[in-house]
Amino acid sequence: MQKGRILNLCGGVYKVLLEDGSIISVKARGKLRYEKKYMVNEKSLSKKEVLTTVKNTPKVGDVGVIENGMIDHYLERKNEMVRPDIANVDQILLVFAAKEPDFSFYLLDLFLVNILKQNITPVIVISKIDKLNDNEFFELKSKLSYYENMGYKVLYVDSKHNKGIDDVREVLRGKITVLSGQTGAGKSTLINAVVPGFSLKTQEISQALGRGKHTTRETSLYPYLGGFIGDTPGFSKLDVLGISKDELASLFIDFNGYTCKFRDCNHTEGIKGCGIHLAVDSNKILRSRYESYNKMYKEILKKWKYLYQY
Ligand SMILES: Nc1nc2c(ncn2[C@@H]2O[C@H](COP(=O)(O)OP(=O)(O)O)[C@@H](O)[C@H]2O)c(=O)[nH]1
Ligand SMILES: [Mg+2]
Ligand SMILES: [Zn+2]
Repeated sequence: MQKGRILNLCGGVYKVLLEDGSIISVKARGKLRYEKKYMVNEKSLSKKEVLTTVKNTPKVGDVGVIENGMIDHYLERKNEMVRPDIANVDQILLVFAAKEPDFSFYLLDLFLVNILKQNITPVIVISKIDKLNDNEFFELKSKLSYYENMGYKVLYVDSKHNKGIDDVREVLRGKITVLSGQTGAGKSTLINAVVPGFSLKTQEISQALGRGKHTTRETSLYPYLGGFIGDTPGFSKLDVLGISKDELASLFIDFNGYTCKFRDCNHTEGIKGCGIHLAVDSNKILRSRYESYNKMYKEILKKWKYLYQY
């Protein structure tokens, strides 16, 4: 029996990095698994539970157990990213430009919520710091120190002049990492500064015939400093659809330190005496975090109203 990390899947053939450092190409035994899924009837919008069979196939990021020259099964997953389709991602390098495009705290919060929802640790990387003057840099840093206090790593880089790149290398050590962030944020430039020659594939999304049709591209993990880097960036566009209004507050982890005396409070603006609102007013919770929360809450309500017409 051998064990190894799946680096790539192409036409049913897996490339697996074994513990002795060698890479082998193998297929997986086809096993079927039963799963309960919800189907939504598009006309009546009613939901029903159905039992479906899904192929229980290993994917990139899995630790495959090889028996008789085939992957027999894989070890339990810590998490599963959908785009890119990778299991066991330890962290997402969330790349945000300090400028060009302008820094948006709302977008940062939106990315964070989506990453936490997937049970992955974010590392915030601020790129293009060479585009800020001293005052602007100081201001951004002091605001982002709030996020460091929340427990997130925040790194500052200028990929053009190789500043802060070693810190990024250290963060990658021993971890499975995927990059994420808006188009133009500086992901490709950053990863090329870290690993010269690394090519980051773009995910092509075509809005053919009004339907979200996307051509998913093959994803690979590259071994680096005892860890792995995904060669396809994660979500660059996102929204709040996968998140319910009731779980939103739990994804704002800085809110968790404060109690609200109201039962079933949604902590949105205009609720007098709400514990979260009070923490904002006494400058314990960053106001822009609260604004992000309110904006996302409204977005979620809007989306669900549209979907279910209530
Ligand atoms: N001045 C400066 N420009 C950068 C930096 N990082 C990226 N850029 C530029 O920003 C633009 C977008 O970068 P790119 O890496 O393609 O972004 P991606 O879409 O996230 O992969 C390119 O013109 C880069 O040359 C940086 O640290 N400093
Ligand atoms: Mg790019
Ligand atoms: Zn409240």
